[in-house]
Amino acid sequence: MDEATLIISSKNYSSWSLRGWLITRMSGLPFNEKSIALDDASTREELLLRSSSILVPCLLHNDVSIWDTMAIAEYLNELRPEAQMLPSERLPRARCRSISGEMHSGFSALRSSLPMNLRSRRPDFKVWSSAQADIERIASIWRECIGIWGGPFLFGRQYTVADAMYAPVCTRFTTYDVRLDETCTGYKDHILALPEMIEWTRAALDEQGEVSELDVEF
Ligand SMILES: N[C@@H](CCC(=O)N[C@@H](CS)C(=O)NCC(=O)O)C(=O)O
Repeated sequence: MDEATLIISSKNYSSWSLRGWLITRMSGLPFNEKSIALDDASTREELLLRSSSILVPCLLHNDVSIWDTMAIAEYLNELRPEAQMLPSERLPRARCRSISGEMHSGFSALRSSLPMNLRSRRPDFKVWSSAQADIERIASIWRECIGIWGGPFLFGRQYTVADAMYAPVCTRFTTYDVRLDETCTGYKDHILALPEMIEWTRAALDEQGEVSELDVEF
């Protein structure tokens, strides 16, 4: 019998936890969640400020431990090909991996100056120019994908790993009141209305504990 556990941290603050959780849900593999250090704000602060150890998400499946979101996505895609987590055609599949990789390794200005914080609302937030460049690049990726594959997801009617990779950005755009064109607003709203996103957001709103560094005004 399969045993799977996904280790995550805060549902309010941890964008990588959200990506890993959406991807594991997408795969259809039944799993338990294990949240670390949710009841200890100072531990959370310390862990969030460390750069390269004890990172979440981490998937434990039978005797295997898989960390890093893209490794989890590739593992689950191999394990459960029927879930079609990547597009079935080679060209969109390559694009899906490219834009997922771009999110995985890039957009550092956006990540650092607009951290995920589902409980917060910052109307008229002043976006710095480097973060604005990241926002424009993301909007252009979304417009291009939706232009080619027709929406409502990035690769048409199929919900893929790329949508999970960009889902935390959708929440940031709402938190920081980022203005978007109609196409990008429609995509963002579609993602935020997914049952999984509603479930995650409800849990984030109920979560106790604040990380003061992430609650200050930037
Ligand atoms: N490249 C990693 C990044 C993972 C990462 O940075 N995770 C952050 C959470 S957002 C982390 O574990 N920070 C420590 C913590 O939250 O306890 C991945 O793709 O999974």
